[in-house]
Amino acid sequence: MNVLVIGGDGYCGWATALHLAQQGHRVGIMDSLVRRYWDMQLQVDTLTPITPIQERLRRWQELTGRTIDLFLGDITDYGFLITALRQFQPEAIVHFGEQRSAPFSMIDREHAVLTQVNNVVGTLNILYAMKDEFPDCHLVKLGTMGEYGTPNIDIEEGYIKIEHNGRTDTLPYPKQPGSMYHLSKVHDSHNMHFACRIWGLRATDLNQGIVYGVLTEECGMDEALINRLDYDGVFGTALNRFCIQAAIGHPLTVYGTGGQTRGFLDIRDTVRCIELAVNHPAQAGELRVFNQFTELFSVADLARKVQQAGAAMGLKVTVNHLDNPRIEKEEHYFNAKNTKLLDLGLQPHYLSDSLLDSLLNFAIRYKQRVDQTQILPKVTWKR
Ligand code: NAD
Ligand code: USQ
Repeated sequence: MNVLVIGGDGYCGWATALHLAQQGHRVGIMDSLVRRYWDMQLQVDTLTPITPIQERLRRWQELTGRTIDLFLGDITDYGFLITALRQFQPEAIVHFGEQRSAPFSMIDREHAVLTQVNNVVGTLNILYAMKDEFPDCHLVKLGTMGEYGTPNIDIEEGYIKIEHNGRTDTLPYPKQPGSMYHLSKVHDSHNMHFACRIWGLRATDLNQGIVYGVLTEECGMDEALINRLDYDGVFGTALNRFCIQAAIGHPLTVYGTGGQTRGFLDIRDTVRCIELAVNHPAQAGELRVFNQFTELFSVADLARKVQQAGAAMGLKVTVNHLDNPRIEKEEHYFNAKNTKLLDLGLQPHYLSDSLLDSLLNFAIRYKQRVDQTQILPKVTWKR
């Protein structure tokens, strides 16, 4: 299949592009490289020394004999997007190309606007391009588990059956996102639902949990294919950050009590989930929603696990409960369904001691690249 991976220079996108190419799909990467620019603006850098995208693709071709097409540009620029789509003729579009950090979106008004314009307009442009010229193409769009928030009832996969005054209907699950970033994903979901209902497009919204790990089979083939691994207070995410903090002897930064519970998955499962979604397209007119995570953990659980794994390797790991810079529930009910990807054949890599060992060793290998001043959170949700 011709599969275009938008955001293919990023953490999930790079690993996925290589995986899909290795499975025999014809893959194109579209990316504006804006994430590398945001890193420079924030003066942060990934733990791992990622090479420029052209160098990544050159090395991939040398190693595998497979070529990946590259389209450098911004999907909020419709002229660029439609020209590239005409050239590539995608049968599936995997869309990772958004601003994905909650703290980044909460820095100030400018960053909130940037996030929502970038994300909502980019997705809207894709939907219009599909409506006008690629109506059979399948959009596989990365959403987030955070669209649902933390309701006091079970979280279904996208839709909930409601009985009201004696009548029943199946409706989109209520959304209560916790940041301007998470809100942008809710807006995207509504726009996709509209495009499927009104124009008959086909799309899959993957409400992904928090991704951890760095090694996939393909990214591990060569140093030049290494993936990014963010640890800073803006783009770093919970478990990845904790492993890097443990490696450099920094106390683990648990926000508040650490009772916040989220869905998590290994990056090796991210690439496989996308493959499953691509290989089993949604029906015309359908917005299909999958909850893409494999396990639920509280932040405090994860800190404990990293502490134990670190101790087994001779690291002394302490845990700090910081004042929570975010406004979120720290103790809450959280029970989300995640059976649809399992039904399609996903075989999860559950969080294990060996994964924690490998991530900790990875962090130790590159620890001289860590800037300690970027670890504590600097962005707050408070007024
Ligand atoms: P990332 O920042 O590493 O990668 C995103 C890529 O998209 C970057 O290379 C960036 O340059 C590109 N991009 C952004 N805006 C663009 C635009 N307008 N035009 C073209 N390219 C653009 O992020 P990631 O961690 O790989 O996340 C990918 C997607 O998965 C995001 O949509 C994110 O919301 C979602 N997601 C990520 C996680 C996670 O834990 N990392 C969890 C759930 C969902
Ligand atoms: N947290 C800590 N300590 C830290 C970092 C985070 O306690 O050092 C807490 C946060 O307060 C929050 C939870 O851990 O309660 C998750 O925070 P995070 O930064 O790991 O993840 P989040 O902001 O939710 O965003 C990440 C990705 C985003 C994706 C989302 C999936 O950056 O792109 O959409 O995970 S989910 O959380 O399921 O919505």
